Amino acid sequence: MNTIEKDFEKDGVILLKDVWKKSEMESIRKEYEFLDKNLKRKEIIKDEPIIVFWKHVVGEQKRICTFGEFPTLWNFVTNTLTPKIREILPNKIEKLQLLETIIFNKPFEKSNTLHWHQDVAYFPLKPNNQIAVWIPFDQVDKKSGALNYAIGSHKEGIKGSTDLHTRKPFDNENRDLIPTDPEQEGYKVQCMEMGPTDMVCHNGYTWHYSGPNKKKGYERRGLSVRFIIQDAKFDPRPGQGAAFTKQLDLKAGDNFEGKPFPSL
Ligand SMILES: O=C(O)CCC(=O)C(=O)O
Repeated sequence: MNTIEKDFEKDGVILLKDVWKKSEMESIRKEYEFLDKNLKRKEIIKDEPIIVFWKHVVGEQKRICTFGEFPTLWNFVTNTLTPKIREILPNKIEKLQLLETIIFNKPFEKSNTLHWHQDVAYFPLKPNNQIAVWIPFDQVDKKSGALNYAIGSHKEGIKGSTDLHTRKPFDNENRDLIPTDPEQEGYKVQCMEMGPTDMVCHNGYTWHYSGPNKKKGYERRGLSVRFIIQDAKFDPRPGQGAAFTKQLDLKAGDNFEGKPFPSL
């Protein structure tokens, strides 16, 4: 195991600095800004991978884009991101199957907190082994809504899923919840201040949250790409309302596969 993999095993999250050229994320950001102005689609597309445009504003509906409409992002995911993940986590990755891609946008002041959560609590998979990467389009700090992680929290296993804006548990949720303040439970919480040439990579079990954007004149955008790293079966339960679950045409116990979820 290399040092990065050891740290990833121990902490459940790693921040890597200067992993690609500034121009790569710049062209993605420009294409995003163009699409964001014009994108109206709300309905899910079933037979190809999608990108969810998600504004952190209560009441705002998610919008759906395809990679055909966003070619610079497809190029980045397939030619830059996946080789980079294979390079840094060679022993952790059995495969890189695309699960979902989201661009989170926190407009100044209107945006709110995305509460403590772990990704796997929302995912209908068995085994539930995923990693996610997160990359900001601009420099991001605590004031503008950077991501915060409870270091080592992935070792706690599966937790309950809650509404990310209100923290209300979903109906029929009977699993223990993530504590309101992991720092009080003894966890070190690390704020990932970073820029568009950096990436954070987390284990799907690691607890994280992002605060509101309080930086005037700044729109905080972040690209999140999640991958399944081991063969998995479909294992549905209540509270798993991620957009990709509407792309599924599977029965409980089926292999988790299909056109929206290609192996890269
Ligand atoms: O962009 C954000 O603020 C939230 C990102 C997040 O929670 C995730 O990628 O799982």
